[in-house]
Amino acid sequence: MEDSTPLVTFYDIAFGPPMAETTCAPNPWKARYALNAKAVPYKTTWVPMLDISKVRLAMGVPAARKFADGSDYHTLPMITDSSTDSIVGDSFDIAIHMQTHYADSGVKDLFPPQKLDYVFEHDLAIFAPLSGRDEGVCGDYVRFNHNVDAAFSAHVMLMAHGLPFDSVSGDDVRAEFARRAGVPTWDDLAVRGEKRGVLWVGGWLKFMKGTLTSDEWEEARTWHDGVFGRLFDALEKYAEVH
Ligand SMILES: N[C@@H](CCC(=O)N[C@@H](CS)C(=O)NCC(=O)O)C(=O)O
Repeated sequence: MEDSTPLVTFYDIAFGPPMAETTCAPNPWKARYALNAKAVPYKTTWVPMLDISKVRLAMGVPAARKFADGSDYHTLPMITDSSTDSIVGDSFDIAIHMQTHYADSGVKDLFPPQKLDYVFEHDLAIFAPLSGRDEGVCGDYVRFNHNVDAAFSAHVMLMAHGLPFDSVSGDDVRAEFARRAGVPTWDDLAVRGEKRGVLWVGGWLKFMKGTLTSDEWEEARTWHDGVFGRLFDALEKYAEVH
């Protein structure tokens, strides 16, 4: 993999340096796991959070998500793939793209048939609804991904205070999140202290590891008889940042 010319450019969110260590946005991580599992050479382009709209719009990529008011919410991940001359701007679509165009490479099947019946049954009140998508392709995985996103998104503010923002732009990003949530400041938003199917969960575990203190993360690894810790460790072989 090291000697190949990257066919794919992978756009991920830049947190503070060193980016390869602080990267923790869950949806980009899902896509990175898919790229690495498929052993497809790629190179990361780090995009500052407040530049995502500009970058996507310049490349003519429609928003993959909407804000609650219906306006476009420009997000990452996104890839360009020169071997197929395509741009793909959603983590689930990236996994499908990898499976479709690199079927015989790396892990053979990113979507093996299996029981995926986890359901998150609570209402989710967040500033931007989760992306809806057609369940026609890989429907079990679409539903599973949606329910996993809902469960973790419901608790995101318990971890957001630890987001490893860049020291220069961090305050602007925090202000933007407060604006979206309709609260005066970031401190009103972030809650501190008390207050194969697996890659869809793994993206969120990277977010937890990137945002929680090391003591909190070590504790989270033990939850549910240590299933999060075991799953995270099993995915480390696909966690290289190129
Ligand atoms: N449905 C999209 C959702 C992507 C998404 O929500 N990305 C978040 C990071 S996990 C983002 O780009 N946030 C940028 C922002 O909030 O400004 C996907 O799966 O790719």
